Formats: sequence, structure tokens, C-alpha cells
Amino acid sequence: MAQPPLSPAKTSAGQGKLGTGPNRRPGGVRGAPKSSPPGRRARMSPPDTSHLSGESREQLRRRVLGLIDDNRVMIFSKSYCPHSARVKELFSSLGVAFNILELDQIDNGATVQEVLAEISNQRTVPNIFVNKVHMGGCDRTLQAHQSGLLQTLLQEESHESTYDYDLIVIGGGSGGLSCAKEAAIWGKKVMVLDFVVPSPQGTFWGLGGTCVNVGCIPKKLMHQAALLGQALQDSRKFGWECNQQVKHNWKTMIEAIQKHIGSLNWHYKSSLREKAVTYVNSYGEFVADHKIKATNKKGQEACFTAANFIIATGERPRYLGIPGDKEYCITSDDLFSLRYCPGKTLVVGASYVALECAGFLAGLGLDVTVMVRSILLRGFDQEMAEKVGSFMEKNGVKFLRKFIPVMIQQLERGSPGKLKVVAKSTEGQETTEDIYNTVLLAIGRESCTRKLGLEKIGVKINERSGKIPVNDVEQTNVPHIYAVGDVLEGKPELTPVAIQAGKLLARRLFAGSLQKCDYINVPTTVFTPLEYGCCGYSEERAVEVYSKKNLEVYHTLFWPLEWTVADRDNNTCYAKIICNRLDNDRVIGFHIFGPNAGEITQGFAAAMKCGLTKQLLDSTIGIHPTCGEVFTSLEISKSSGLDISQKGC
Ligand code: FAD
Ligand code: NA7
Repeated sequence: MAQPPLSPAKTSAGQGKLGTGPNRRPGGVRGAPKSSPPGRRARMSPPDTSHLSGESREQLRRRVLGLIDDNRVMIFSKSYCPHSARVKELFSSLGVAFNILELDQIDNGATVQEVLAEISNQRTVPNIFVNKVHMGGCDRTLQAHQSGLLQTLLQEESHESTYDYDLIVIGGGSGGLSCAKEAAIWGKKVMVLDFVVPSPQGTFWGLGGTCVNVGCIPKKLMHQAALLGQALQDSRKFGWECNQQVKHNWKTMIEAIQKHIGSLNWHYKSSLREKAVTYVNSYGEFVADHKIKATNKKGQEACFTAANFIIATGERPRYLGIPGDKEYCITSDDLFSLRYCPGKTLVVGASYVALECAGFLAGLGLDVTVMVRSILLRGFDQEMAEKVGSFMEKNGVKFLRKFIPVMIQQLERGSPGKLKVVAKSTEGQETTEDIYNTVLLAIGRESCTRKLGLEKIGVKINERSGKIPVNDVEQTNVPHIYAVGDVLEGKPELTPVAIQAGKLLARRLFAGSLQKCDYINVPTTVFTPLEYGCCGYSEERAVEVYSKKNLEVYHTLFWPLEWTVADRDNNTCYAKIICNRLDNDRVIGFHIFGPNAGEITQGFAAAMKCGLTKQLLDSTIGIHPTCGEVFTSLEISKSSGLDISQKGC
């Protein structure tokens, strides 16, 4: 439905100029109305939209944003409101022209008020914006006048119109794309630069970043491939007769997974196009404060400027720095599109990428060894980590503990070839040699921040880790440069975290929102053959923070119903919660090792956000027969020392 534009009363030249604080709305909303005489009332004559669809409300929101963007001083007011009158007097006394929209004098004033609440977190009037900065109401504007902030804001000149873009995002992965798309929704002119530097083995991929191409998505699909193998075995006990030899075809799996990834790459490109985000397949490097050089794969260079930048360049796998590693080893960047079955595989590393890959490769029937430098799953609850390890060991994965590789030598070329791996003990002089078809390095990841030209513009990084420190609004030490996702120092390296941080950042920058990304109690799951899901503190960390005497840990082993007929072990799956006695037995740590742990953990994470306590868990009625119900009947505390083993069903 066509709607007449809002008609703001434009006062002075006032193309807003903004800085980059979280409340600012730099850049103009394209297509928004232009100037009208000083001091005039903004006309707003659209029909009442309160009954209309979300899309029409979205149009209204854009038009409200247009008023804010195009007017140096924009006052949303009610004609009878004494506070609004005071603010108008203030601007008049300063000789500053302003624009007013009297919400009581338009049909859809209530809806505009709701939209303003979404934009600015403020429902009341007057609601004042100066040079696109949300000032707040009467009191805050008067205070800003007293402190001189208001005058400073009024004096600012606009530079934004001189930039090519309102926002340039470097990195088209989980965080970058979410931020770019959200900024475009708010009418900003946005560019995304994304470029994949091929791995040392020559692997590269399309738009979407790590998660889509070489992370979560192919990993989970390969995990599923392995689970199906297990299900085939279980199925015989349930009466399925599949006498013929069942074998797995690596090439078929890879083709199917890559086809899915291809469709996701296409989807990402077209969703950028739909939102009018400019996508450039080039490598970005800062050359000046507001200027970036983009180099494409042919080496052609172009420069672009922007008011704001987001660094979302993620990480790439680390190498060992020993003879033969880059020549002969692969990493997760190569595994998911490997054209041939890797055969007998050595996985180096013991964190979640290593164990997940080892788990699904073994599940597909391969001979797999994991070389562990120290402990499994550093940073995770160690009791759970050992359970993950021993389950994998029982299911055919070999562990070579306290060894590190020192040399990789090619014995035979081929697909796969043969590699000799020499390793040495971390505890003594002992060395070992073995032959593998494939060596997969999963020894951590390095932030892609060192070739971004950050030193040229003064953005600080942690020199050791390459990570970027930011404040609680993801702003670096250079005010117009922000960062999200895996490049951030001290934040969880997970796709949903990057997505949430990117989206909220765009809303703060361009939509007047104040909501920050909450990095506390982020749930995660290790997709090993038997999944491990967790949220909140590990037991070790909880003890460090709260001390043992203030904690109660409840736990139990459990036997999933599906495992009974399948004759699988009745004392493998395990559930544990850690409760803070000083805080009403609040659940501060949630851990589950069992089938579908990822699905289970998600719901309990939401409950923890709502302040889940042991009592609330006890009063929750379970869903029978499920694994998740075990948390509604946890009776045995660890401190009691009582036996938790399962005798039967
Ligand atoms: P990325 O998604 O890595 O995107 C960064 C993009 O920037 C890349 O496309 C990169 O090529 C590009 N780039 C880098 N430098 C430049 C430059 N100078 N110019 C232009 N472009 C550049 N997370 C989960 O939540 N669940 C999981 O199950 C999970 N599994 C994983 C499994 C594996 C094997 C790995 C490696 C990771 C996994 N993760 C998982 C982590 C998840 O993938 C990351 O947390 C997420 O992708 C981070 O998003 P990002 O936007 O920070 O960076
Ligand atoms: P992590 O979580 O950084 O873990 C790295 C693992 O590799 C860990 O087990 C390390 O052992 C081990 N490691 C590190 N360096 C070496 C060397 N030189 N030799 C042998 N073993 C080594 O990395 P991931 O790849 O699992 O995951 C990184 C992120 O990527 C993760 O957060 C996901 O979001 C995706 P240590 O415990 O240090 O002895």
C-alpha cells in the first residue's frame, strides 16, 4: 500500500554528522524527504498503521528513521506536554531550528511512539534526536545543554556524505554478514568484502565464512553420516534385516555435502543482493583512517571509504611449524571437500575440532589416532572431557597421549598417499614413528588480523594472539572501527555468538538501540560420536570462582531407552548440574553427555537465562521417555558419594 512520506520540517543545512558512539545513526536513509522551513512542524499524514502488516510497520519505521536522519534536530513531541514545551523553548533560545512531530495530532501517533520505543528504547515524549544522535527526553537534553555536549553535537559537520559507504564490513562470515544485512535493513549503504585465501593445500570456498564452508555445517553433516552408521548397526536389533555388507562411500558423502554448501553460498549472495548490500570478492586492507584497499584474485586493486568499519575476518587453522607440515598435512579447511577418502588418519590436537573430526572419521569406519599434547578439551569440564575420550576409545579411536609430532615425511604420493610421522614424548626422550595415509592438524586457529593494515590506522591487537580487544559495544580503540566474531579477544568462538553480536552492533549503530551482546552462559555442544552439551561453568571453574563449599553438584548416569534394545552400555551417558548454594541453588553449570545433547542443551540454556534453580528443575515435569527428563529428577549430589550407576531401566 502506497503511503505518503512523512514530511519533516527541515531547519538548517544539518546533514547530520555523527560520530560513532553507540547511539548514533550515521548516514542518511535513502529516499527520505528533504528540507522544509525552520521551526515548522513535521507533517505526518499516513493512515493509521496499527492494524497493518509487519511490512507496513517496517515502512513506517523507515520513514521515522528518515525524519531522524534528515533533520538536524528532530523532536517527537505531544502538543500539550509541558516537558516537550521546555525542550522547544531551549532550542528556540539557542536559535537552533528544529523539527517537530506532534504525536497527538496524527492518526497513527501511538504506532509511531511504539516504533520510537523500538528504535531508541524510549517510549515517552519528548524524544529528541540531534544530528541523528538519540539525546533522550527533556531532562537528558537539558543536562546535555548544561554540560556543553548538546552544543558540540550541534556544531558537528557531516563527513559521512563524503564517504562511499556508511559501513564497510571486512569478512563475509557469520558475524560480518549478519551485521551487514541488519545495517542495510536500517537503510544504510553497506559493502561487504570477503576473500578466502586458499589453504596451503589449495582449498578455497565461497561466500559465508567458516561455519558454512569449513566449520559447523559440513562438520555436523559428517557427524550425521557417522551417526547413521551407528543407527544401521542398532537397527538389526530392532528387526531390520540388512544382510549385505554395508559400506560407506566418501565421495558420495562429499558431493552431497558440497552441493548443500553451494546452495548456501548462493543463498548468501542473493540475500545480500536483495538488501542492496554491495558484495566484493576481494581482500581488504586498511590504507588510511576511513579508507580500505580491496584486492581481487587477479591482483586488481580498488579503494573505498566508509564512515564505519567492522572487522569480522575470523580465523584460519594453525600449522605446527615442523618439517613437512604445510606440504603434506591437511586441516579442517581441506577435510570437508577432500576428493578422496583419507584412509588411516592421524589427528593432531585434542580440542573440540580435533575430537569431532576424529569421531566422525572413526564412525565412517576409518582407522583413527588422536595425538594429544596434554589434556582433552582444554577449557571444558574435565570430568566430561574424559568421558568423551573414553567413549571414543571404546568405539575404536586410538589416543596417543603426551606426544607431539616433530616431522612429517612423505613416503608415497597418492590419494591418499603415505606419510611417516615422527613424534616425541612431552614427558621424556621417547620418540615414536608410524605411517598414516592422512595427517589432520587441528591444533587451534589464528586470527586473521595481521595482514589487515591495522597498524596503519592504530587499531590495537593482542600481539601474542592476534585477537582484537573491544569494549562492551564491540568498539576497538579506534572509535569508528568495530569488530565481531572469532577475532574478538576473550569471547566464545561460535557462530551464533558472531551472528548475535553483528546484528546487535548494527542496531546500536544505526537504529538507536542500546542492547549489547550478552556473552554470558553461551551454550555449546561438542559433536563427538556421543555428544557433549554444556552451558555455564565447568566444575573446575565454578570451584575457582565460588569455592567448593558453596556449590552442590547433582549428577547421574543414565541409559537412553533407545540404547536398551540396542544393547548399548547402560553406564555411559551422564548428566550433571552445578548449583550455587549462596544463590538459591541457582544452576550455574549444565552438562550432558548423551545422544542429541545439542538439542537438549539449547532448551536448558534458555532456562538458565531465566534464572533456573534446582527447585525449579525439580518442579518441572519431564517428558517421558527422553534423555532430557533426567534433569527433572536429579537426586544424588556428588558430595553424598552415593552410587549413580544404572542397574536396569
Ligand atoms: P568467519 O566465519 O571465519 O568469516 C570470516 C571471513 O572473512 C572468511 O570468509 C574469511 O575468508 C574472510 N576474510 C578474512 N580476512 C579477510 C580480508 N582481509 N578481506 C576480506 N575477507 C577476509 N561454531 C558453532 O557455533 N558450532 C559449531 O558446531 C562449530 N563447528 C566448527 C567446526 C570447525 C571445524 C570450525 C573450524 C569452526 C566451528 N565453529 C562452530 C566456529 C564457527 O565456525 C566460527 O565461530 C564462526 O564461523 C566465526 O564467524 P566469523 O564471522 O567471526 O568469521
Ligand atoms: P583450540 O581450542 O585452540 O585447541 C587446540 C588444541 O591443539 C589443543 O588440544 C592443544 O593442546 C593442541 N595443540 C596446540 N598446539 C599444538 C602443538 N604444537 N602440538 C600438538 N598439539 C597442539 O583449537 P581448535 O582447533 O580445537 O578450536 C579452535 C576454535 O576453532 C574453537 O574455539 C572453535 O570455535 C573453532 P593443549 O591443550 O594446548 O596442550
